Amino acid sequence: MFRKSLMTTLAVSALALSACGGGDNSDAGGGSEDGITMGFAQVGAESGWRTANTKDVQDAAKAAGIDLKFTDAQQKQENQIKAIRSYIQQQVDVIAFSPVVESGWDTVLKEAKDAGIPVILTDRSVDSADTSLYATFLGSDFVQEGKSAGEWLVEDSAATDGPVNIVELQGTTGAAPALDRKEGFEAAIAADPDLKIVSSQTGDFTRSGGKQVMEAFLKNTPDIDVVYAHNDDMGLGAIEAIEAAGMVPGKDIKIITVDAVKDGMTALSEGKINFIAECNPLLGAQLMDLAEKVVNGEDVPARVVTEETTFTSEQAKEALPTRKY
Ligand code: GYE
Repeated sequence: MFRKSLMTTLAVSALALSACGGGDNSDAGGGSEDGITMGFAQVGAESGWRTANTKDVQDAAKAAGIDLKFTDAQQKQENQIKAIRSYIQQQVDVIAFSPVVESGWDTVLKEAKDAGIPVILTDRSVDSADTSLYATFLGSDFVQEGKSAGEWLVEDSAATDGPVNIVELQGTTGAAPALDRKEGFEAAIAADPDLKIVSSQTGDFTRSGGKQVMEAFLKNTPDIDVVYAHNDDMGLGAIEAIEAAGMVPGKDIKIITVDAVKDGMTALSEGKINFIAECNPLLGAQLMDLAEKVVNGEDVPARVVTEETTFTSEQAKEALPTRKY
């Protein structure tokens, strides 16, 4: 009886979700009858990083025997909120999500808390003052990634005299990695007054966005020396724009990015990108481990930071053959 009514609720919410354009709501899990059910509201499929992250979460759920309900929010906060509400209705054991932007989550997080469903923030965080609204936050230190990018530029420009004009391709407006990568980079380049961000605009973490904004920069901004892109995909889009304008990426204009996914690492090994600060998308195993602990009422750390490194062109050549994504 209970099962039947639950199935009806499931079907209705899946319908409601797709009718509202909330993306696919697929069940990729292999969990057992009494195993853990996780609702996962993903940002979208905007980048190579995201694709690798989604695959890793789905694989890790299968390996852990966790039944995964997966939603792609197509980079829209309203879709993520709908998905979370649907998971609350379905009475999943745990909700995990990667918030598309930092603000505006208190209401829906309170709803999950009132329903007794723990929430794990994955990859990106929220700015809620009440940290009891979520169990833990698993993800990278985005400020550090921005700092590493900026520190490389300070060192690389040490021998050059005169101004270094930087254009910045920002990630999604209001997203934690966009805000933090900007902050970290600006803090690092403050060490050299010759380094100046002369134009800065969002490319929404996509290749087409990066290309479009770079085309506009090339028209409107004189003497660009460096592109700082908040992810590989936007940097790859900028490469296309620079080449179309008859210039050589990596030489005429230097390029620094964040992520280190395969396409980015390939461009780095070819000298089209000059430096990448790594951001690790393989969060699946840690996420499933945290989910099991949280559901079993065990203590978990409030913050779990992913380990990452940086790559020069030479290091990318070495790392590429064994790179998993
Ligand atoms: O760097 C970017 C993606 O949130 C860390 O989102 C993630 C970022 C990643 O679109 O490529």
